[in-house]
Amino acid sequence: MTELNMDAFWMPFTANRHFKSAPRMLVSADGMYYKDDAGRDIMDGCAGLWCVNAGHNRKPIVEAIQKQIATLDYAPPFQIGHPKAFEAAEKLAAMAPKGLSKVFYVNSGSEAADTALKMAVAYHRVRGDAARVKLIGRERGYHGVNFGGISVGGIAGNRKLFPVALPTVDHLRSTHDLGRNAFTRGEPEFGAEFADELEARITTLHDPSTIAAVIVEPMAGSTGVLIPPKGYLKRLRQICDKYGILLIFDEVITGFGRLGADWAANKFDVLPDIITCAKGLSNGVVPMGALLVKPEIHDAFMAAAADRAIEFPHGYTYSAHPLACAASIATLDLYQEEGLFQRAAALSGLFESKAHQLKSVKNVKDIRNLGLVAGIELDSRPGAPGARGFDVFLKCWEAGVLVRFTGDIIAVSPPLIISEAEIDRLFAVIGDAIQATA
Ligand code: PXG
Repeated sequence: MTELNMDAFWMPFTANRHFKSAPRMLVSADGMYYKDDAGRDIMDGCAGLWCVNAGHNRKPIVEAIQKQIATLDYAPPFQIGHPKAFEAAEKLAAMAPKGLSKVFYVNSGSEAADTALKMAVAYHRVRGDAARVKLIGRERGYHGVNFGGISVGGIAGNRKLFPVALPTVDHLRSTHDLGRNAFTRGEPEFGAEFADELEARITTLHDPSTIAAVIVEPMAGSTGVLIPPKGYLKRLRQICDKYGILLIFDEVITGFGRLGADWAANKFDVLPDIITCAKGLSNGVVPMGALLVKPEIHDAFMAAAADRAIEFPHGYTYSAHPLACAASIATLDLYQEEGLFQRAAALSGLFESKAHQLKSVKNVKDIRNLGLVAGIELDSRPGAPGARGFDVFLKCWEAGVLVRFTGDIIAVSPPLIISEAEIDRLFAVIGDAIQATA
C-alpha cells in the first residue's frame, strides 16, 4: 500500500497521536471478518461498533443500495416524499414492539436521542402541560454526543470539556453493583430497588409535574455492558405511569437482536413510550436512526397544529435518505429471512458459558452477559485506569480479533451470524490476551 498522509483526518473518539504512530487499518470486510492492510483476517468481535448485526458485505443489502443509488440518489425530506421512506417505516413499524406504530427517521443514535428529548418536551407542551420540561437520565448512561444526549448521559469524561449541558436535567444512579451481582449469568438478581430512587428522590426533589421524560438504555452498552437487574425496568415503567412521565428506551445497541430478542422492550416485557434505535437498523451500512413512537404522542401533535402547519418542526437534510431506506428494508428482510434474532437467542447459552470460562483468568473482576453481548471487567493497573483494557484490545488485534474496550472493561458483541467455532476462538483469544497483560 502506498504511504498514507494521516495529517488531515482528525479521528473521532480516538487517541490520534498514538494511532498515527502505529495505525490499525481495515481495508475490506466480508461476513465475520475484516481484512487489514497487511492482508490479515480480523474476526469482528464487536459487529463494527455494535451495528453490523447481519455481518459484513451482505449481498441483498449491497444490491439494494446499488439499485437505489442508480434510481433515486437523494430526495428532500421536508414537504416531499419518496416511496422507499414509507415502505421502510411500514416494515419497521410492523416489527416494532406492539403499540409503537409511528416512525420518525434520523441519521444516528445521537440524533435519535436529542430528537426523542425534544419530542417529549414538545409533546407535553402541545397537550397543554408546558411545565414538564425536565429530563431524567442515568449515571453511566450513553445517549450519543449531542448536547441533549450528553446532558442526560452519565459519562463524566464525555461532559467535562463541555460544561454547558441542558440545565433541566437530573440523573438516576447506575444499577452497576459488583458487590452483589459479580459473575451473574444473564439478568442480575439484585438492584430492582435502584428504580425506586426515581420516586423517592427525583420526583420528590423536582415535583413530578415538572418532569417530561426518563431516558435509559435498557442495557447500558458503552459504559461496559450493564445488564438491568430483574424487575428494574418494570418498576421504572410503573413510576413513570404513576406521575405521567414519558419513558424512553435508548435501544441503539439493544435493538435488532443483540439481546437474543428483537427488542429489549420485548425481552423485558416493558413497553416504553418512545424507543430510539440506529446501528442495526441499516446494518451499519448507511447511517440511519429512528424513533418508534406511541400513536398517542404523534396524534397529540396532529391535533394541536393548525391545518397546513408543520406539526413537529424538526428533522434533518438526510432524514429518510433513499440509500438508508433501501439499506434498512434489505437489512430488516435479511434479519427475518435468516432468523438472526432467533439465532442470537439459540447461541446465547454457548456464548454465556464460553464467556464465563474466563472467570479464572488473572485480573478478571466480573463477567456479565445477555444474548450475544458480554462484558469482561478487569482489575485496573494501579494508577493507570484503562491501561489494561487498551493492552487487551491491542493484544486481541495482534491475534486477529477486534473487540471494544471502555476503560478496563472488554465488550464483546459479534455479528449475529457468528458460528459456534468462532465463539470458541473469540473467547480463547480474549482469555490469552488478558493473560498476556497479567
Ligand atoms: N445511544 C446509545 C445507547 C449508543 O450506544 C448512541 C446513542 C449514539 O449513536 P451514534 O450513532 O450517534 O454514535 C450510541 C452509540 C462503544 C461505543 O464503544 C458505542 C457507541 C458509539 C461509540 C462507541 O461502546 N454507541
